[in-house]
Amino acid sequence: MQLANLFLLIFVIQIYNLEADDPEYETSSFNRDGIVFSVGEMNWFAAYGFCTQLGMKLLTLQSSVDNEVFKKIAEHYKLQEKYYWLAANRLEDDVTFRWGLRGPPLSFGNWISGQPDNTEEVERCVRAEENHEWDDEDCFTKHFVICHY
Ligand SMILES: [Ca+2]
Repeated sequence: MQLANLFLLIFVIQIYNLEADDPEYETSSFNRDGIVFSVGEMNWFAAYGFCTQLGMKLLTLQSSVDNEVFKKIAEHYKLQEKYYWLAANRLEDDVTFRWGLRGPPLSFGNWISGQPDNTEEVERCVRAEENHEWDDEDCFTKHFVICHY
């Protein structure tokens, strides 16, 4: 493991532990059809750790087909009114959006018109909003979490 990877991992674990010690932190979840949904909202780092700890992936939509599957899941479970974290982020080099940490660059995008806009230059993570479209967002904002295999 490269040193930079190790530091990134330690950073994520630290953030996750910070959240886990917070009595306000909601770790409850429910499992349907092999997909785990968080009951509460958490920041991107906690969301990433939450799914990794389950041996799963934070919501990753690598193609328009994946996106269509997610739309059906969202409609089936009536998730439309909530915001969900995607695994997509540009934490590595502040430029290229990737899936997860050190993952592949995005080869597909479902951005809201005008996004990503990196408002106040703090938007390094990506969430799915209404209509399942994407917006870059501050990683410390709290949103709901979907984990899958
Ligand atoms: Ca944005």
